Amino acid sequence: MGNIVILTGAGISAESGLGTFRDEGGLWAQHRIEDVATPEGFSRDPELVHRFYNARRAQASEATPNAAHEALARLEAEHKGNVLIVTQNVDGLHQKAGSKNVTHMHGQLDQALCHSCEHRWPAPLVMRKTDTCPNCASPTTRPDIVWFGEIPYQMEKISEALSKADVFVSIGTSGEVYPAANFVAEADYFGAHTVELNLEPSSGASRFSECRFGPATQVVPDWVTEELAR
Ligand code: BV8
Repeated sequence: MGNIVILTGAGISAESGLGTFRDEGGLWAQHRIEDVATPEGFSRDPELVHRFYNARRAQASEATPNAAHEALARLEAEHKGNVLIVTQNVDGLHQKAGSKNVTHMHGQLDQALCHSCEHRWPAPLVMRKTDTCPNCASPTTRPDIVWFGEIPYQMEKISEALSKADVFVSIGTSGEVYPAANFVAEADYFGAHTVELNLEPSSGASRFSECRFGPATQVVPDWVTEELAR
C-alpha cells in the first residue's frame, strides 16, 4: 500500500536512444542553454530554437519506451496505492509505455502553445516561427516547453503529492535543475522513504535514504518487482 511519487529525468530515456543533457556529449555540450532553452533565446532567434526542438521532436517520435518506462507502467497498474510520475522529460515515453498518471512539469515536445492566447494543440513535427495559432491566428506560437526562468507546470499538484508520499523515487536525473532537485527534501520533510535509482550518484545522492546505481533498464524493473512483492 502507500502513495508513490516518482521523479524522472533524461537518464530514464537514455537507453531509448535519446540524449541526456549533462552526460558526455549531451545536449548542453552541443548547444548553449541560453540560446535554445530560455525565452530570451527564443525571442532572439526563434528559428534556431525551433530547429533544436524540431530535431528532438523527430527523434522522440521514433523512440520507443525501454524496460524502465515499462516497469513504471506495470507498477501503476498493479500497485494498490497511488502512483504518480512527475517527469522532467518532454519525450512522451511514459505515456507510450502505458503510464496514465503522468505530470509533465517541463512541458511536452508533441504539444504547441500560443503565447498570446495560451491555446495548446498537438505540435506539428516541424514548427516554424511563421506558424500561426489555430485559435487566435497570431504568429506567436512556440513549443509547449518550460524554459529556464519559466515556472514549471502543476507545482501545486506536485507539492500536494509530495506531502502525501510514502515513497519518493528519483530516476535518471542529475539533480542539477530546480525546483525538481528539491523534491527529495520536500518528500523527506513529510516522512517519505526516499530512493535514488541512477547510473551513478547524482549531486543530491546524499539526500536519499536509499541509492541503487546502474542502468535504468536494470535497476528500475528490479526495484519495481521488489515494491510489488511487499
Ligand atoms: C524556475 C526544457 C522559478 C525542456 C528544462 C541558481 C541556483 C539554483 C537554481 C537556479 C539558479 N539560477 C537559476 C535557477 C533556476 C533554474 C535552474 O535550476 N538552473 C540550474 C541549471 C542551476 N531553474 C529554472 O529556471 C526552472 N524554473 O526555477 O522557476 C520558480 C520555481 C518554482 C516555483 C515558482 C517559480 C525551470 C527549469 C526547467 C528548464 N527546462 N528543459 C527540454 O528542453 O528538455 S530543464 C532540462 O534539465 C530538462 O528538462 C531535463 O530534464 C532537466 C534536468 O536534467 P536531467 O533530466 O537531470 O538530465 P541530466 O543530463 O542533467 O542528467 C541525466 C542523469 O541521468 C545523470 O545523473 C546520469 O548519470 C543519469 N543517466 C544517464 N544514463 C542513464 C542514467 N541513469 C540511469 N540509466 C541510464 N542509462
